Amino acid sequence: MKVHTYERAFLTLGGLLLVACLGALLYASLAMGIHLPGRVGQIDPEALASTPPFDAPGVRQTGPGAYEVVMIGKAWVFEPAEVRVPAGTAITFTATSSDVLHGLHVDGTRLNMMLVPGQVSQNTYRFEEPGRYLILCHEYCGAGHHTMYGTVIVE
Ligand SMILES: [Cu+2]
Repeated sequence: MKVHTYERAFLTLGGLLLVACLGALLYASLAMGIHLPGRVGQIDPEALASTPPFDAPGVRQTGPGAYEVVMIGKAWVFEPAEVRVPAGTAITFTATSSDVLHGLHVDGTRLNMMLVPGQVSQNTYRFEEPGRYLILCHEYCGAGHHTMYGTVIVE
């Protein structure tokens, strides 16, 4: 009799936990706008220097209040290593790797992508506060991994 009661309690608890996790997932994606960075295309990592937009890495305005940062991760730098963007605008980071797997994380934000050779990653973020933000490689990419960083200057 007691075993039956415990079984029901654990099943109920398990069911409630599943519903709570699904609710948290839906809230994060629908209400908070948190999404996985999208894989937007494929590219030949050997031909980045001649393939737009990676032939001209940097910041460009794509529309009113919208900017794109084109960035390449390579052992062991980000190119460009420093970008200047305006605060309060939608900044789309379009990035890839020219050699091995790298990561691109902007400290203090939810901007976090994998840079995979041959794939183009994209993620959009709005910096509300001006300041300097550290870009870190968060995927071990070789002997110089710890020296791989960059800066986003939000003005
Ligand atoms: Cu690294």
